[in-house]
Amino acid sequence: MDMDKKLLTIQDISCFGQCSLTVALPVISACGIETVVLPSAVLSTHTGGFTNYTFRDLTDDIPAIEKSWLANGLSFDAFYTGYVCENQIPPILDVMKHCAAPGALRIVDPAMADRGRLYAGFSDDFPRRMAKLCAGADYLLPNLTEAALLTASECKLDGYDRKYIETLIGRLHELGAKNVILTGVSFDPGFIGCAVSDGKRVEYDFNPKLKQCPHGTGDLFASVFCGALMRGKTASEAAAIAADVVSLAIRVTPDGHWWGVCFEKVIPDLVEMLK
Ligand code: PXL
Repeated sequence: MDMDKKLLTIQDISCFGQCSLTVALPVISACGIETVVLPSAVLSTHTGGFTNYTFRDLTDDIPAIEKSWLANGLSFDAFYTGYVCENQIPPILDVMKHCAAPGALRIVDPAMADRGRLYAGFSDDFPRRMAKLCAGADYLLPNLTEAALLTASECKLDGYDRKYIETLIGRLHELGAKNVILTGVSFDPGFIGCAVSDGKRVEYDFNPKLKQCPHGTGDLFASVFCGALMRGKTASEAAAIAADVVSLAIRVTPDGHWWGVCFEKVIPDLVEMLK
């Protein structure tokens, strides 16, 4: 992948909250990749800890946006999906099918759950729908909760072993995902990281676990992963860079800044890592 490639990211705009598009657009752009956006919804804030948020579902706009892009001969070299709405999987699959440049990559972050629970507003049926998007993923980036929900597996948040992790990964490959990057893996209370699998081999990458746990780290991880992958890094290299950027960003996020990670401060570090 070179610098002339275009990536389309499909996820919500949470106006306040340092997540989804307000992270993906600056981060992937900083990686030197032309980033096209398709907002899945517009919310006043994200749903993780705020009350009284507005929510405008943009599902009905997707077919018209696709039509306009096709009329202009636009196509994309990669797709990166994040938080999407309940009824959006079929129109998103249509966009990916019709607006793909030859060999286009599909990177799917099934952003729908964390810490054992679906995000507010999603029905229990959503993981089954999301699984259809995950089935066509070249790179699937779930956290442990999402991996368990997608594969109807028991969700263990601690006290698990490599066998549990690698069984989950095997089930995600069975679903259809080519490469799996499972985040939030921890075998030792002092360290947290990810498992990267191409279906043949699982590699692990760990960083020291930090005590703060702000919102939006999954979106930052996925965005850096996409940018680094598009810049020609391997999946393992991209995941390691993403984990390092998340770790640095958490360190510079003040205590009490719970709604997001201060990724803005570490963009220069990211750019340096890609040199
Ligand atoms: O960070 C994931 C995310 C994205 N978008 C919205 C969310 C969340 C998590 O809660 O609510 C709207």
